[in-house]
Amino acid sequence: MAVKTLSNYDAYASAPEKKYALYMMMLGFAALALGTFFGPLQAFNYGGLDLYPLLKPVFQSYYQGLTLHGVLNAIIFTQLFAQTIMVYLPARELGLQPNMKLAWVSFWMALGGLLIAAIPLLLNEASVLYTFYAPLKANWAFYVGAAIFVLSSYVSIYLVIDMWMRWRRANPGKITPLATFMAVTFWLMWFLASLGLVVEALFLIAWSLGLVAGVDPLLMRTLFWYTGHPIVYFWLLPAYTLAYVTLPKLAGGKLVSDPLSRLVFILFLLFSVPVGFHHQFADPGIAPYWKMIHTVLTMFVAVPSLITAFTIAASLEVAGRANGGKGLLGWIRALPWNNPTVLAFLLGFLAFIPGGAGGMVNASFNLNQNVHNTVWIPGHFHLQVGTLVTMAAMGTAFWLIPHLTGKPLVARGMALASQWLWFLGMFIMTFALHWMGFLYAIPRRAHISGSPIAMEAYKESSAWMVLNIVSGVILLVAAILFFYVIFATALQNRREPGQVLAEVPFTAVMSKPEGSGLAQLTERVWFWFGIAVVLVVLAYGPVLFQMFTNMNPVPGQRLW
Ligand code: HEM
Ligand SMILES: [Cu+2]
Repeated sequence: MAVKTLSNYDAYASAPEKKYALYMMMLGFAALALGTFFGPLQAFNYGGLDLYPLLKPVFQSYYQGLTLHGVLNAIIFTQLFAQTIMVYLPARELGLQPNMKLAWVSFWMALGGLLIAAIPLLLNEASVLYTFYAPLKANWAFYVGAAIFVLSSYVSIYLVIDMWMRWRRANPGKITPLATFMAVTFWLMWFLASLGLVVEALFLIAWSLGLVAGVDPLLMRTLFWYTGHPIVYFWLLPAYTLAYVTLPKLAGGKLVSDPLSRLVFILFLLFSVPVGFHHQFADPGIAPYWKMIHTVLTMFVAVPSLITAFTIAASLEVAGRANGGKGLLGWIRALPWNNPTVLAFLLGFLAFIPGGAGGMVNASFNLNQNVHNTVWIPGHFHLQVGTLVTMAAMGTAFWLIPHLTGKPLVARGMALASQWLWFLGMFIMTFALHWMGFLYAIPRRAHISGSPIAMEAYKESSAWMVLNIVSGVILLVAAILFFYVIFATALQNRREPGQVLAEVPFTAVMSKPEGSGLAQLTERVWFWFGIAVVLVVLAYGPVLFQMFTNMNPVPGQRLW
C-alpha cells in the first residue's frame, strides 16, 4: 500500500480543521525552535560566557538574538498556539466546522506577516527587542509584518464567535459548553486588549515609512502596555483552558466545578486590560494615583489565578484519589506522572507558584523599584510563560499531534525526559536570575559577558552565574529532546489512527453548569464585555486623553 500523503489522509476530508490546527501549531513550534536557540546563549551570557563571536556573520549582536528570542517565543509561538487551541477545541466541542476559508486566511496572514517581519529581523534591521519602544526605530517591514501577524488573530476571533452564534441558534436557552465559553470570553478579551497595539502600530508604521517625523515615546509605551499586560493572559489562557477541560481527564479524574471555571474567565475578561501602568511605575508623566489604581486592579486580576490554583489542585486530587492515592499527599504520587502531557502540566503549575508570587511583588508599586529592569524580571516571566505556558503547549503537543495526524508519538521516554529537564533548567535559571536581579541589581537586556567592565562590576554574583551556565546546558538538552520528539512524530510516515486518541480528551465535571445561578450569570457574555469596556475607559481614558492632547514627538534613532 502506498504511503498516504498529508492531504489525502482520510480524517482531513471529514474534519479539515484538523489540518488547519496541525499547520498552525507546527508553525508555532518552528518559531519556538529558532527562538529557543538563543535562550541557552543568553543564559550563558548571564553566566559570563560569551559565545556570540561564534555566531558572526549570521547574527550580528546579542541584541539581534534577543529580539528574535522575544519575538519568536513570546509573540509568534504563543499566538499561533492560541489560534490552534482556542479555535480547535470549540470546533470539536460543538461538533461544528469553523469557516475553513477564513481559517486558512488566518494561517496565511500569520505566515505572511511572520515572513515579512522576519526579513528585517534576520538582516539586523530591526534589533529593537520585542517591545520596540520608540524612539528606537526599526525598518518598516518589521512593524508591517508584525501588524499583519497580529491581525490574523482577528480572523480567529471571528471564527469562534461565528461558531458560537451558529450553536446558539441551534440550541436556544442552553448554556454554552465550557471550552467554547472559555474560547469566546478569551477572544473577546483579546479583541479589547489588542486595540492599544493596533493604534500604536498605526503610529509606528506611519513613522517608519517617513509619513510622520516623530512619535511620542510616552504615548507609545502607554499604548504598548495597554496591550502588553493582557497579552500575557492571551498567552496563559489557552494553557488554563487545557488545564480545565482536558487535564482532569488525562489525570484520571474530573473537573470539580464547571461554574467556578466560568467565573475565572469572566474575571479575566474584566480585569486583564485596565492594569497596564504596572509596567510603567518608573515612567514619568503618569500621576502616582493612577499608578496606584492600576496596582489595586492588578491585585484583582490575581484572583482568577488563585481560583484556578484551587480548582485545578482539587481536580487533580480527585484524580489521584480515583487512582488509589491515600492520605494527605498520597494522591500526588498516584497521579499519572508517566504520561508526558500530565507531567508537563504538573511541573508547569509547580513553577507557577513562585512565578505568581514574584508577579505580586512586581505589581506592588513601590516594591517594583527594587526589581524593575533587572534580571529578576526575566526570572519571573520564565516561570510563567517560559515554563507553564510553554510546557502546557509542549505537553499538549504530545497528544494533539497524534490526534490530528493519526501518527503515534515517537520516543515517549525522551518526551518525559524533555519535560523534567525543561522544568529543572528553568527552575535553576529563574532562581539565579531572581537573586542576581534583586541582590546585585544586574540589568536585564545586557550583553554583560561581552563587557569586561560589567563582568568586573558584577563579579560578586559569580556563584549565581555558574547556575545560569548549568541551566543553559540543561535547557539546551531539553529543547533538543523535545523538538526531536515532536518533529519526528509529525514527519514520520507511519500512521496508526487506531492507536492514538480519536477524540479530544474533554473531562467530565462534578458540579455541572445546569441549574447553577453562577453559570447563568456568566452566560451573559456581552453584558460582561460591556462592563470590561467601561472599566478600560475609566482606567485609561483620562490618561490617554491627556497624552493624545499633549504629544511630544521625537525623531527615531538607530543605535545598532
Ligand atoms: C531554552 C530555554 C530558554 C532560555 C535558556 C531562556 C533564557 C533567557 C534569558 C537569559 C533571557 C534574558 C535576556 C536578557 O535580558 O538579556 C531571556 C529573555 C526572554 N525570554 Fe527566554 N529563555 C528560554 C525560553 C523562552 C521561552 C520558551 C519564552 C517564551 C515563550 C521566552 C521568552 C523570553 C522573553 C519574552 C524574553 C525577554 C526579551 C527581552 O527582554 O527583550 N524564553 N530568555
Ligand atoms: Cu503585566
